[in-house]
Amino acid sequence: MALPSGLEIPKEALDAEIKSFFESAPSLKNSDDVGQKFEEFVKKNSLLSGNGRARRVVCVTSGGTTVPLEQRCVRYIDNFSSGHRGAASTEYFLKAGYAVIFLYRRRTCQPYCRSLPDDPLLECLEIVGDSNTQVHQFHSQAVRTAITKTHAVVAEGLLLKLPFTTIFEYLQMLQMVAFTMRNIGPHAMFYLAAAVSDFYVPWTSMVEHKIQSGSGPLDMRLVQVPKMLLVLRKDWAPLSFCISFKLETNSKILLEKADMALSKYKMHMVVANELLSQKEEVVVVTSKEKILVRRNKSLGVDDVESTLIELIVERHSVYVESFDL
Ligand code: PAZ
Repeated sequence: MALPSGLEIPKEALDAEIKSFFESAPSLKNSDDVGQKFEEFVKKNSLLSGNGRARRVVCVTSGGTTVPLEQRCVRYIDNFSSGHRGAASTEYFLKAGYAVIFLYRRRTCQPYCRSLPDDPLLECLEIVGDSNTQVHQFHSQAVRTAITKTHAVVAEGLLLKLPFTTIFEYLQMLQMVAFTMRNIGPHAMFYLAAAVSDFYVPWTSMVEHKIQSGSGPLDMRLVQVPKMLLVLRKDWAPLSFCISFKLETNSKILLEKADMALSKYKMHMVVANELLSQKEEVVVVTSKEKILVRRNKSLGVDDVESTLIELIVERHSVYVESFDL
């Protein structure tokens, strides 16, 4: 039975839903390998560095999850997310000295690649002579920045990029990261900018083969994806600093929904954004205040993420220091 909105599902029922979600999900490919990468990355970055402090680690989620409609998937439900927010935020977290686990939807926007054209291979390269290719002069700075900056942070062990496509892959990876990040307590942060599907077809009730057309309308039952944010906060990584995002198309309900997410899922911050203005402004909602963050071209920065990450890093520092007392 669906509960009227606003009513909380009891924790035991939620735990049972989550258990059943993970038990019935198709298992993650290379999960041992992925788990090992997370562990090595977090361990290495949590060791004391030259300044006597452990590096903070943030898991940035980015892009949208898909909902497969068939086990041998031909069709799926998707959403609009381009991964721009996650990619830009990753750059600013790295600049602020964080190590970043970038959990991103395959083929979405990547850190340091935001200035590249849509089809970089065809638009940036040109053929010279019989056997050489070179970067077109017009794009050479963007290509150089993308390659040198990405290679530098990956080589230094500061950026770990792992892709997902489906809701099943995403949630399994998020849980794995959280179990690893719990070892560094308040030094861990989750910045959950991915647009995660709210409804899905459970693997066990999904048809195996391609859905056939020709027999009239398609009736399909989607069930609600169990809300994992509360268990992330309470059970998976209880000391981590957690920021979730709330997107709405109706500005009238945006802040109310963000407030609800803050108290229901015990987030430290909720970043509220409206579809039409999300590149221009966001509102950071905490238990004490609502802070409007706007893109400020006059400061020479062309995105909202610069100021947003500055604010978040400052609040995370206060949070970490409250544990040192
Ligand atoms: O990925 P993008 O840059 O195109 O968009 C970012 C965003 C709007 C998906 C993000 O800011 C966000 O609100 N994510 C959470 C969406 C939600 O599930 O409510």
